[in-house]
Amino acid sequence: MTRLGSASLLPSSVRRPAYDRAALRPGIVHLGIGAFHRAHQAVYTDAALAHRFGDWGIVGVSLRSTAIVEDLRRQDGLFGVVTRGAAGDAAQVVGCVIDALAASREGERLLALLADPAIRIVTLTVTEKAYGLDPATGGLDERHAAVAADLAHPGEPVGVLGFIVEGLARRRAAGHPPFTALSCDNLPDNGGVLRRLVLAMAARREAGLAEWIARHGRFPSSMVDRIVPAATEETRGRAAALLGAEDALAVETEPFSQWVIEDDFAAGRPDWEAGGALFVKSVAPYELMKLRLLNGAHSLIAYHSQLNGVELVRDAMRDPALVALVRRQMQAVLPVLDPVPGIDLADYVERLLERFANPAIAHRTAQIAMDGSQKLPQRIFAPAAASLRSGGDGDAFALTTALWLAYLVRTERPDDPRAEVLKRAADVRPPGDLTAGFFAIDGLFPPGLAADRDWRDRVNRHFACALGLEF
Ligand code: CS2
Repeated sequence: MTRLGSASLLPSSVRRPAYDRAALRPGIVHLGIGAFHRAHQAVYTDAALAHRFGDWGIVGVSLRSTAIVEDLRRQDGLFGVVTRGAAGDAAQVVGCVIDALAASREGERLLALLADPAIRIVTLTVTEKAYGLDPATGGLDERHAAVAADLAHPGEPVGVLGFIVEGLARRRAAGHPPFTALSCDNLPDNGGVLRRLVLAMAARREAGLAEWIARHGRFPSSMVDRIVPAATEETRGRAAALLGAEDALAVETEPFSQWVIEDDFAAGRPDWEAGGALFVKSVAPYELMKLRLLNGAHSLIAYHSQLNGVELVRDAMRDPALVALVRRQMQAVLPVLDPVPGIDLADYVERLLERFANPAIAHRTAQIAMDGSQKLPQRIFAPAAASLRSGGDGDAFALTTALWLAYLVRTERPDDPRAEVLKRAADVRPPGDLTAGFFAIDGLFPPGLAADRDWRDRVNRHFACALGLEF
């Protein structure tokens, strides 16, 4: 079987780019060209280009992997997206990625692109831990390896913030306007966070640069949603059968997809609404709904499953006791959400339970369990604190927190940027306050929550129960 590429003759059942790829010029740099981007923003961009053609080709940047860039080049930027749901499998080949580069070995090329006024948007899916956000202060974490490196050597960046700041500095020096930086990561107020961190890093270089970015830069927030499991051999096998070509970059995903974006762009944007994107004035209520209901439930399912040896989310959802716990947590979230325009939250909850149970999606609980220190603050701790403030007991959130901590005790090497400090804390278990070690970690828990004795006792009780310890 040959590799997918421009010359592939695709079966008629496969949707393909409905525009002239050869005429497509770059307008977007995407940082973090992983599975999620390929199944989400790239699909919306393909729809936008088919609807109204323009110079919105994507240059995909991989920050760590070089293999993905080589595969993209070998496949002329093409890759398959297989949607798996009740209606069966549907395949599409996406064409909007027209070039790719690996930041780790083509940094100068990336900077030249970021400085090029043809690039009007820089989108990001780099995961929570890449931002260099200090959870305790909400500002720049100068101990973050990439942040520290980029502060020391701003002209040769290695991290996301460093590339953005240096790219903007070069634009300013050349008299070009800035690009719009559009975060698509699962952080509340992701645009605001990115703006704050970019400004903080720029200010360390030169006050004038920070002022220029503050005045002319745009950092819209966006909420993204689509369940995209990490691709496996099975994924690639299924894609090959559907496409009639080998595709090292194929991804599979659920039919559901959502993108809510603040409409604040410095120099235009693709017609992403053609792919179903919703443009709004404020993304905040959508973001909180998604982070607390979907992602919060995901974390509960992931740690419960990891402790009980359940590999896939869909199998976890066959356990009625766990489903009841998921419902209980979602019920505790509802009172601390603002109304979300156009969305019936009770219905949203039911749809989530269906999505998690999708029998065609093999979403590994280990994938969701990683990086808990970066995920739980917005998914669990923030709604816990809000719930306690409004008179709730916070028990559902105490349970998920305890399951995470128990998972950290049980797992020899958790996949988490703070793994070392977490593992050290896991060994500190004073009788009567078994999780005290974790609560002593700088900036991990919001101070209000850490000071709530009743809530912490709940965490301790669930923790002891999960590990079969005396409380
Ligand atoms: C998941 C998310 O891995 C995780 O932590 O909760 O990746 C989730 O699948 C997406 O946010 C869904 O939109």
